[in-house]
Amino acid sequence: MKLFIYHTPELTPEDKVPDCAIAVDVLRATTTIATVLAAGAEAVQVFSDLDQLIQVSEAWSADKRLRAGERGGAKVAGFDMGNSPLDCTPERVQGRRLFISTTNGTRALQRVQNAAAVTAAAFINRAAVVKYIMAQQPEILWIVGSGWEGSFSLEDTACAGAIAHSIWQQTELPLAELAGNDEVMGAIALYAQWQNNLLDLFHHASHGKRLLRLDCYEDLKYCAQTDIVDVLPLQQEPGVL
Ligand code: 3SL
Repeated sequence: MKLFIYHTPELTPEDKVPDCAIAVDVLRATTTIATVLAAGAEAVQVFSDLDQLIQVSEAWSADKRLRAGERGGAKVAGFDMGNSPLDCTPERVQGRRLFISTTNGTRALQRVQNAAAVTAAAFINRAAVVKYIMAQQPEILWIVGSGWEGSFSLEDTACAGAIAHSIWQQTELPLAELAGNDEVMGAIALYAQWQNNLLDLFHHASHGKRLLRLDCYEDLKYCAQTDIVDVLPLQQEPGVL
């Protein structure tokens, strides 16, 4: 296995498609996706365009769908919810399909949707994703952070490091053999430094600060937990997990 980490979707090579890609948007899209599936949602369908989301989701009756829209951290007017994982209670989501569009997370998922296998990871479902990778043993694996509008984000790279660290421990390969690019070692070092203080790390992160300004401290606390849901959001068809 060769593992490559890309800090943003824009940094992925355009002429290559990996055997497996993991999209990461810890704050908060992939945390929300893992949470809603763990809470019993039927599936999650991602969109970059809000109008297209509305149009496609019309085919589902109102009691079988939930529309989630986020821009700049805030809920989009007229949608059922924004992008808070704390809104994904079993009472609310069970048996429904979540149609979701967010600023960066859905873009990362769409960027890798042609990979042979695609999944979504956050700290909360790290172990489930690593278990899948260890079973599949892809030759080429990408972990792609969502970043913020094309820029690096601390929390996504720390989560990529958490996944890489766990794979490294379990493969027992020398890191130099496993790592396909320098970002792998950088991400593991970032995770190793902050693994016991992820909530503190989020307070240093620009998107963490943005969410704190929007009164989302409880979201940050939730997203900072590791391995609390045993769920693998696996793409079934492009854009649907
Ligand atoms: O950028 C995204 O995709 C979102 O996860 C941002 S937010 O956490 O909902 O503000």
